[in-house]
Amino acid sequence: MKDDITREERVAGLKGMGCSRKRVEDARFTQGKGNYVDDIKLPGMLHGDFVRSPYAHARIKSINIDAAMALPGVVAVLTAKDLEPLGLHWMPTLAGDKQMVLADGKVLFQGQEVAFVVASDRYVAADAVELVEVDYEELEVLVDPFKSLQSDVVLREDLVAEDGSIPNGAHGPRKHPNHIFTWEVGEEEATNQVIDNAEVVATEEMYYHRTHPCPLETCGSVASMDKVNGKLTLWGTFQAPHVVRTVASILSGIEEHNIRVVSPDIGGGFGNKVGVYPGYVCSIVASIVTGVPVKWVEDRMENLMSTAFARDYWMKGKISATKEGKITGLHCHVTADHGAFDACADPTKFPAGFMNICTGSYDIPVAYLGVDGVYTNKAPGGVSYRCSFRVTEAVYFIERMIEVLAIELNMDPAKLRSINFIKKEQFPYTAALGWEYDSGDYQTAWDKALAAVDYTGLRAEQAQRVEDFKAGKTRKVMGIGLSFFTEIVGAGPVKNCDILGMGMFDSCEIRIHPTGSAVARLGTISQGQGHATTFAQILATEIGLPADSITIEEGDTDTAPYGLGTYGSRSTPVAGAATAMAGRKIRAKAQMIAAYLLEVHDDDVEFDVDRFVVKGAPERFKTMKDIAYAAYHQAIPGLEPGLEAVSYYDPPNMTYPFGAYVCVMDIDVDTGVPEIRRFYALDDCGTRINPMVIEGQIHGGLTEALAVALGQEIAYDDMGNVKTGTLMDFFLPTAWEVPNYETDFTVTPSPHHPIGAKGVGESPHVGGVPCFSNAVQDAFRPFGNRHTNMPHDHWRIWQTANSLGMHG
Ligand code: MCN
Ligand code: CUM
Repeated sequence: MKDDITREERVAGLKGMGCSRKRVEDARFTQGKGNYVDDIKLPGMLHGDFVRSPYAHARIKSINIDAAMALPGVVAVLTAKDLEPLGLHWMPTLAGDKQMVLADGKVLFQGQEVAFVVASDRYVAADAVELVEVDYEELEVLVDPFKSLQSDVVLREDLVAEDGSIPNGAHGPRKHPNHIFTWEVGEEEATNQVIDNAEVVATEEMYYHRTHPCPLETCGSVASMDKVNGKLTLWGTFQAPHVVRTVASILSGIEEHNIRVVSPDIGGGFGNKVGVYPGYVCSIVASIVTGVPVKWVEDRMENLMSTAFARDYWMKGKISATKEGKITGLHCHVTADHGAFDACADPTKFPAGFMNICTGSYDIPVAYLGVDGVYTNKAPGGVSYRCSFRVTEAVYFIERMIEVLAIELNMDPAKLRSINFIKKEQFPYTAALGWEYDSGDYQTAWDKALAAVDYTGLRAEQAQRVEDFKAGKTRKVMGIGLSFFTEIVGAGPVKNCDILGMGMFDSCEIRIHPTGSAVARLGTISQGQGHATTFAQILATEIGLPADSITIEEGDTDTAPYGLGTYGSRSTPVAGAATAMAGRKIRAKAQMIAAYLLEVHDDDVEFDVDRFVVKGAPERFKTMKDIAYAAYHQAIPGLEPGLEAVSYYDPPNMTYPFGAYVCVMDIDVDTGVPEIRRFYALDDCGTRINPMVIEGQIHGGLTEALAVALGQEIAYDDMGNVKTGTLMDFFLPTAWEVPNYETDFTVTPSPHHPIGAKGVGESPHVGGVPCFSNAVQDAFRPFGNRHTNMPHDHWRIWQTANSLGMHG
């Protein structure tokens, strides 16, 4: 047989790895044909809505539901008392704490769920919510974690013993009734010794404010209990559907095979949809009670006020160095505000996530990290928002510490980074706080970035601008924001990463059809990342069938193999690896089939793009399409019919993508308005599966970084009122604020990943926030600025200029 197309054409036809294949899911999204939770409409379906607390801390004296129940269309009003006999008035959190599903005796944050109204119609439910009368007795409110640790006011009365003693929490001893845990990593004494005797020391305190990912689609669920068949089906905004199924089975007593959890299309997750919310539980209970489907979909204000927040870290650092700028030690202490319940979505053994990557990209000989978790009267959550489990906080911390150390040393911060980078030949590198970085080439990336923006030229321009400002020739100052970040993504390893005891592996199952097309199902779930596009590309390259002939399915626990879901940029590092490994199993069987068909020994055929060829005789081959057909319809001695494979992958390590970002900003000191003149982002995520999807991820992550650094905040007043509960007050950037990003890359493959790929989804956010913040800070550095806290909104920037005496 002879081919009429070239090898290059055959490669291109697969649209495999490295191809900027257009996103296949966009055909439905751009035509309004997506299928989101709120699109699910079942016959007889009822609608739920919450009565929420207007107070941040109050005792509930009584709840009167009579008026609400009298409203036509109202079917039920559930309170904690109704859930208590089922043991569902409280639920376990992902962090080993427990959380009220509906207020049990008191409320602990504004917006807390107090009662669940179920009605025939969404609007009737909302009307009935207004008719539920709750009698509150206000209690003293604690919104400041430092005050909370000193206060006599006990927030969580359920966590204090009758004799007044304080039982241990999920992460060990607690020092105060409002204290959650202390987590320590590294050597404190040795670190202090180095810092106390150092030539140069920089100390700084910084607050990484509370924020919220605010996905376009809010959270919701539809529960449908089929009492005849004993089956519960649950559709919802779940980033980890299998985990939801297991937890739902344990809590409800319904056998796991009788529960089907489906994550349909998800309109952005960003970590907001990892946690378990009272709405999910209430919709299930209501459906079990009423025997008809019940939908719960929250509105925007509910989403901003009550679902998983991000950050809220008060960080205190000390960094030491020699006069020449070689860093010798790092000390970090964090006071972590977790709100009313500890519902952080971290792997169990890491109560502060991977904050212990706070030594960053630098070779720091000795370090210490201590974190104290604290209860306050704020919404629970934590570790959401493109964060890689607190890596955003870690990178912000170290990249600010580097900048203040540079001030202390009177040194250029780009040079200070170069002096301290972990060197290429040091990988795999074990950091002082325990992580083993798989691979990296930081200096090459840094040099490329600095050259691309003409860093020396920018610094000269900035010096001139300072002169001009001082001479009264301009009212605009110029900042050059730098950041170099190392990410840690792909949790995994089951040996040290689990959620509620569920090990963090992932999976892929492939079924090849006789005509050479295929379906592959994964344990992950896309929320906009384009998995249907990119995972098919991994398979196209691995098994030699066109990506266009491969359907990717995720999110239905009745069909997908068990997996731990999508967050922590783990899909590529873990499920992507499983996909490649399953593909290789297919290929191994295909090789035997090809050898049989070609009448040669197995070892005498080799894989080439889309076929197996006889070694040394490329004109003798069988395409994967031929092989697929034969796998089913030809009797092959010693082989079962069919062509399927499954892989459950437990990664040996995480992957460590990295990047070098530069932001150039002009700031009008009289209005406080920043103008981003340039943003350059170099990312290294190892082997690149789809460059266009990667670029999309980077644009999105950078825009969210801009938001957080320059204005987005969930702010509370002293009474615990949420001041930013609407999109009028909560900053969402639009095309108006967003610059043209310049993206670039280097490729340093992961040595342990089957295709060398690292994750990328959260990188731009992790590296972007310090870059935007450093740009603002750098603009004021020549005028005496050392550190100001985010968010750098116009008002705060104006205040910085004012405090530096730049207004007169
Ligand atoms: N990719 C690639 N080559 C690589 C690495 C990744 O082509 N070397 C592609 C992947 O195939 C995938 C995408 O980039 O299509 C992101 O992959 P990965 O980095 O593995 O991240 P996940 O798929 O696990 O996505 C999770 C990550 C997280 S944790 C947050 S938060 C976030 C993010 O993705 N939420 C998002 N990006 C988001 N993008 C959208 N549109 N919506 C969200 O909710
Ligand atoms: Cu931390 S946000 Mo993402 O892991 O879904």
